[in-house]
Amino acid sequence: MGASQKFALVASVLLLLSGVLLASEAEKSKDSESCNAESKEGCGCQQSRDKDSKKKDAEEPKADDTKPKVFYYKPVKGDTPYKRTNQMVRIPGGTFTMGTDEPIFAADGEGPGRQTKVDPFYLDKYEVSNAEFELFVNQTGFKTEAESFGNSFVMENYLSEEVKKEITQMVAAAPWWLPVDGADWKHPEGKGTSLKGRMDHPVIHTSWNDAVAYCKWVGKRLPTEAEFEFACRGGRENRLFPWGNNLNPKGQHWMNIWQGKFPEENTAEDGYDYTAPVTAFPEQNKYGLKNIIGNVWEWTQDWWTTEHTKDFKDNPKGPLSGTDKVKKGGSYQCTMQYCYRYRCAARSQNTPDSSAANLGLRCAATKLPSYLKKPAKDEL
Ligand SMILES: *[C@@H]1O[C@H](CO)[C@@H](O)[C@H](O)[C@H]1NC(C)=O
Ligand SMILES: [Ca+2]
Ligand SMILES: [Ca+2]
Repeated sequence: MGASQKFALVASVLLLLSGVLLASEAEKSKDSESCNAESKEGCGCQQSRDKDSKKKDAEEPKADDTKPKVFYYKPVKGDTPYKRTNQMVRIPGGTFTMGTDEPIFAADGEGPGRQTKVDPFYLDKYEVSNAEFELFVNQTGFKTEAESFGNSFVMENYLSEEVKKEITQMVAAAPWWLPVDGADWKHPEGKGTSLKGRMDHPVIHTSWNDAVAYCKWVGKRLPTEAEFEFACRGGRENRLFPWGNNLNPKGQHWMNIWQGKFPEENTAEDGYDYTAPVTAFPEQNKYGLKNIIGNVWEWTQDWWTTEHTKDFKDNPKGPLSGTDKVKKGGSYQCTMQYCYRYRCAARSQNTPDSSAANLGLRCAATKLPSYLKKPAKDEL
């Protein structure tokens, strides 16, 4: 192709891209008008990455080549390089009030409160750690979507000057989020970064599709939104947090969020200015769950909708189809002033192929996988 044709192509791609960004900005301002709040903790990756810019081109391997054959988890006996954090807790099930009649972000579909029944199930006690995910990749050769696309979203504050210099594209609606070339689960802040010292931190940059593959591999599945919220609430009705309404129970921090003025200053009073180990902080409710709110957002099975009725729901699984998946729990980037979404009723969404530095997962199961029936002594 000639130089002028090339130029025309590049120009039209840029035009298209700015259209998408503008559209998403319009979307955001609509959002903040209707809920009278700061725009949500988007990572600017709301639109499907298929429409995304550069990397996705003809030279890229076809999706089918990169899809893993899902082999099943081989429990590792004896000494393992890292502690296993894959235990599950039993969630007894029952009927609870899902959502709330006092939404903070009405536009997110936090309301209305509706009576919802959930059958007993099992849920990972911890977010999936880098060590767990590495074992998955070691055993299956799995390649995440961020690795296929060649980039993922990271908040500007966590990037080196060197990496920042290379970035030209910015997300209009959330300028502190940058698409970083080479950012993936193994290189959380892009080229030259590693997991050193954070094998027990939650895996990040995993898309919904990656999360589904991981959970399948360990003989589990993602929780439904109703299951996640039931588990989050820990048997307590209409509370903000898993333990009650007090942000800092007993004057302590029970979760990893953001303290200080977002995004300029993170005082990290909770001990962490970025992700925390999946084992950090007290158990957040009587089910023994850790970091079910805070630390990283977690994918659920359900497609996203904001339309809910007050009708009784029996083990709801969300809409049959959609464009976005529901994520729950908020992250280390949430503050009361910005993204007050570390509440059990709060919710947000991303396309199933999105990934970012504040988004991870934990798995659920209807039946306990057999390898977990006898908890090993050396497990955390
Ligand atoms: C994965 O494989 C690498 C290379 O063999 C090894 O160093 C690492 O410890 C393995 N990770 C896990 C979690 O077993
Ligand atoms: Ca923190
Ligand atoms: Ca979490």
